Amino acid sequence: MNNVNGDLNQNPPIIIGVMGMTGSGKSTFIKSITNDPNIIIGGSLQSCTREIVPSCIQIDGLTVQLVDTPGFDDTDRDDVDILEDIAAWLGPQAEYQVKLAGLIYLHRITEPRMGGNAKRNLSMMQSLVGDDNMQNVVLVTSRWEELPNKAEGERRQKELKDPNGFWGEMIKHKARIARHNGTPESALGIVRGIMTVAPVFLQMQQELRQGMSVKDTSAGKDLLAHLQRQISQLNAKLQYMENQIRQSSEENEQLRQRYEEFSQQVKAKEQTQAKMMQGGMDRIMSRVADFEKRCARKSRCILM
Ligand SMILES: Nc1nc2c(ncn2[C@@H]2O[C@H](COP(=O)(O)OP(=O)(O)OP(=O)(O)O)[C@@H](O)[C@H]2O)c(=O)[nH]1
Ligand SMILES: [Mg+2]
Repeated sequence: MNNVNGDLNQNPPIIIGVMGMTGSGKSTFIKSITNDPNIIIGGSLQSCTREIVPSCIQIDGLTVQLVDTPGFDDTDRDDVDILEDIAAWLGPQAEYQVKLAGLIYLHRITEPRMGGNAKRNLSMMQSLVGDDNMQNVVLVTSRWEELPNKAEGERRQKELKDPNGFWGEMIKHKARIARHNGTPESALGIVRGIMTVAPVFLQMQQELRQGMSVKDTSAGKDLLAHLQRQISQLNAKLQYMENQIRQSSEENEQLRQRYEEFSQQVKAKEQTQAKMMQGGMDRIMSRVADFEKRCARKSRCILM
């Protein structure tokens, strides 16, 4: 296996992952700093970044690798694919003793509420990182300029930060908070803030180093539990519909169609669950190879 980070003995890069929901502005954030033409910004409702893309830049004489990631709410890839991609990115780094300087988690302050996908993204990030490494995470709110009323944003941020709020537990474990105003200067300031923190092996890196398969890592277990919850909820809906169909005297085509849709969804989730359980080391190795190819194509660093 090639070393994905060049000559680590001389100049190990400062690696910073950028995570968040689809459309939260991860690619825009990275591109505003690196101007990397390989980073594609989305313009539609579809998820845009499908692969983990590293973007290298020199900041204050240090090599920094900003890593773009797909969100766990991708519109056309299942969560297992995404987690395996992340494992293929983090696993080899750990093998080469490469620690991560941190993770930037982007959140649009314009979001009126935390939906199921937002909660899942956050929870996956937490289990990837681990409570002990939360000091290497920066929770970044963005799009403040789009709020008709700034007080509304302040209220949402207060709610997120509350000890019982969605960010409360992470903040308790020393995650930091920052605001991004969309400018390259603001993005660079957030990155510089992470560059000073001692790098760590994220929880998932530690678990993979111990030889765990993806399904046994904390993030893997989190994902499996989530899939199981979704399957149980869908099965409960199916049960309810079956009763309705049985009790109704007339043929209800609409209800039958919905029943069929839910049945298909259960099958798809069960397939995803089975894929995860199979482990698929071959799949991970081919993802590692793909990631290395992408890194090799991008060996040149942009100087700042
Ligand atoms: N106003 C404003 N728009 C932004 C900002 N960041 C991103 N956008 C816009 O939001 C849309 C999505 O941005 P992306 O950077 O592609 O989002 P992403 O998180 O990479 O999305 P995925 O790749 O699908 O996961 C694009 O139209 C961007 O121009 C920001 O800070 N302010
Ligand atoms: Mg993107």
